[in-house]
Amino acid sequence: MQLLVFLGPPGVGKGTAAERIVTSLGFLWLSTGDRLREAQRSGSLFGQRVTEYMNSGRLVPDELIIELVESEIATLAPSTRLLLDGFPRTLPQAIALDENLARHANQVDLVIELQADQDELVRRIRGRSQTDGRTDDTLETLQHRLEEFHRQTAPLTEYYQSQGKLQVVDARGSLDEVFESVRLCIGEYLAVDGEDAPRHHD
Ligand code: B4P
Repeated sequence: MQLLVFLGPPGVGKGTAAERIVTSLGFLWLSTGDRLREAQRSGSLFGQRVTEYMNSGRLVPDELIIELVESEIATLAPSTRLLLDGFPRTLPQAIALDENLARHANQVDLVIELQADQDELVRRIRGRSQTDGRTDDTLETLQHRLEEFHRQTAPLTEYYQSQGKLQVVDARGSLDEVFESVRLCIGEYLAVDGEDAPRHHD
């Protein structure tokens, strides 16, 4: 399995870039945010449980998310190219992912962190709130989500940097520019067509 992770603050454009990467480079796309919204729409107990967290801008508890992702990864063929979008978002999630993959002789191959300044994030979330009807896209909720990001997700930058797997992409450009930067980064750091993927980058 080849495994790529997208990191970045809420609204930076992880899902937007993922959609184009999946279409053009043949990755399977697992977005925890999308899975959680599907669960909400289904009205299941799980969906009801996660709604209070998402609507207040908090992260869903680690144990629920880890179980969700591990059960999906368990169903994948060894040849899968997987793009994880929005997972991991905390250190315990990152450690659980590494341990789970190691049990199957796999690992995270590349982590791409998308970066943009806060004004741009606010602008993009405002835009999305007018089109997507997401209940967590209010300015108040965004404030909580940004606080959660700085407190819980930002430490993952150092975690993956110390593993030599982190690449940063400037996500302030246009959709085409961001897609092109991500595509180039994948081309440079992830092997394709049977080559060995680079395990560590300086
Ligand atoms: P997510 O669904 O992951 O949402 P996000 O981080 O807000 O958005 P993303 O970065 O994907 O932005 P998008 O492409 O839409 O998470 C939602 C919630 O689920 C979390 O707050 C949390 O509660 C929960 N959750 C998810 N994963 C979890 C986990 N692992 N652990 C615990 N809880 C978890 O882009 C935003 C807007 O910008 C769009 O309108 C887009 O069109 C626009 N845009 C994107 N790129 C652009 C560009 N280059 N130029 C101009 N506009 C752009």
